[in-house]
Amino acid sequence: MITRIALGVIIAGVCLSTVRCNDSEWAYECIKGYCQKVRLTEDNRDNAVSLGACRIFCSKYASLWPKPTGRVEVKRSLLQVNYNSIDVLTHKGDSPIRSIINGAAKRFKHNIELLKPKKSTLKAGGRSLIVMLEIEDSSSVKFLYNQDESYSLNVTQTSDGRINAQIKSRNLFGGRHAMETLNQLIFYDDLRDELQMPDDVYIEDAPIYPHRGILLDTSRNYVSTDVIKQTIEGMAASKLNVFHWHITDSHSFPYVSKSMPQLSKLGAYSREKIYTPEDVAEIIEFGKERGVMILPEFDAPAHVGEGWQDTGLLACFNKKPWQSYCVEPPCGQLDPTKPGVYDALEKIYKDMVEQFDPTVFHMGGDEVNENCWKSEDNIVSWMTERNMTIDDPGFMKLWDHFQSQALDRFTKQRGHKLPIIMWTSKLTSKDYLTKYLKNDTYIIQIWTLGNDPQIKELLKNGYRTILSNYDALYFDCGFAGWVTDGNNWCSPYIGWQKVYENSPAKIAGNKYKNLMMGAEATLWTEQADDTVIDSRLWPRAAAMAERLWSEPESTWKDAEERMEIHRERLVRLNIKSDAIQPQWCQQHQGSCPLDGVLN
Ligand code: NF1
Repeated sequence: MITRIALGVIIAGVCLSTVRCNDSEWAYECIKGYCQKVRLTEDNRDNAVSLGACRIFCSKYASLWPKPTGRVEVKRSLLQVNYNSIDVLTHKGDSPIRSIINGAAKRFKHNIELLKPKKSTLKAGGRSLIVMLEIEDSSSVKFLYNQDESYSLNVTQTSDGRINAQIKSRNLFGGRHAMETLNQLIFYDDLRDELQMPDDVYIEDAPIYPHRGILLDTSRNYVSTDVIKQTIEGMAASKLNVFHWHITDSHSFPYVSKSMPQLSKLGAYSREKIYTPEDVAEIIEFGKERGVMILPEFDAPAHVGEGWQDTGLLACFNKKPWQSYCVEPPCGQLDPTKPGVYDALEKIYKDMVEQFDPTVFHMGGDEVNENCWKSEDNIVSWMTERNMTIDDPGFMKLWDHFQSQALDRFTKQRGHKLPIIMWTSKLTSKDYLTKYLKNDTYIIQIWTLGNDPQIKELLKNGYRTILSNYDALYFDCGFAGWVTDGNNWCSPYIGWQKVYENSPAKIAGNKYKNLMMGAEATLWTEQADDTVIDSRLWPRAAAMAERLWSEPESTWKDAEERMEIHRERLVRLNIKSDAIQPQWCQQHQGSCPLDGVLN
């Protein structure tokens, strides 16, 4: 039996044959583009629309998150999907991307499994779904800046009654995004107890910004590989593509370096709280199947401490009072005057290059404390011997001595030049920027305020930038202090709406939009670990994801009901996302925000 449903008109009376539909008290109606819960009566029972169906036809952009930037045509016609008959095919037989496509396909099917309610077996039957991937370049799985992540998705019904989802993309990344979009179009219809999807769809889509990331700090508190993978899972569902791994800091050294195993032996919080080469490989593979690049940061010369005690390479480690030598305890910086520093760095770079095979690398470079270096007699005499002054310019020269050699050692291990990311700092300020950092090598990650004049300065000088302005993208802000009472330094808590409206294009201005590579939401983990990371990140990171994918003209109000729907998708993936409103609001869309369309 063909169960073709048009909105408000069910062509075959599917509902009449099922007990559940007759049992239902509620259905949904589309009013001014919002799904509204309505009472089922004998009169409207036969053409009742489920919330899932309503969201596809009634909500903006078929409820997709992030909203596509190109054409979205979803015709008002649904078919039941046979969840036992879903295949993902590609014409590329033994291509290098084969195993990753298999992984992505498995995940695609798993996400459909998750739609089934726990207490239901689902009605049997429905159409086979064939996903046909046409990926032009199947030779590489490497993440590159400015690669074409676009895709098109065309869903049709074949003459023999199957559902055909044809995906076209330039590379694996675009193809994977398309599968994500397709996943979002499949839903559970609780009135008919079946999975359904629209059978006439055409979508063209591509992101605005190439760098769409989350930073997770795994040093201040350890984060298990399971929670890291969950984070990557949520990223994939939201089309985020860079997992920035702030893997070490002064607090602990969980990264097991093959060349310098003593660092984690001494510096990990415990023998368990480490990332072995196997853990790292697993996370990288997990990311590949989800279109997420793992970007390692080795932060130096500051933010170094635990683990390095026996190397003789540290300055001011755990020195007191800590306020004099760093911004939070324990203090510690590498001593740039020690040649051994560069040999040690080279070993760590060698390990990271081997493991991550990076196409871009993060060298940190934040919060260098001049007073720390000044407090070590040997550093001051080394500088004096070389006619370096003991003041700002002198210390910047010392820092340049460090950074230049670090870069040389990295490039030597990588075998060729790579773009290097560094945090904003005194070195990236007007006085030193162009003198010490070349704009064809360095990309600057901004963590200052969104209205900081330094941002324009960077762009004016041709530096590519990544936004992590702390007034919108620091997800650790707004909790209790931990070195004081009251609230922590960057309070208040940043709501998803503020995150949503933090626009790189607006901050950069149109002229420099192209130098904005994108943004990263950061979660520094002084006050977060496995137990709360999901709720700190989600759904706020997803709010940023739409900003970066679509750079919408509209405000959060235009996104509110879809944000809630996407939050529900994340929860289905077992991500313990924060709640943002009563469930009543999604059953009465548009009725909660003040001065919304329905208010
Ligand atoms: O930047 C601050 C800061 C603080 C600014 C203004 C007032 C403050 C009062 C107390 C504590 C702080 C403070 O700790 N910090 C820096 C916190 N470190 C943030 C980052 S972002 N480190 N590296 C980055 C990249």
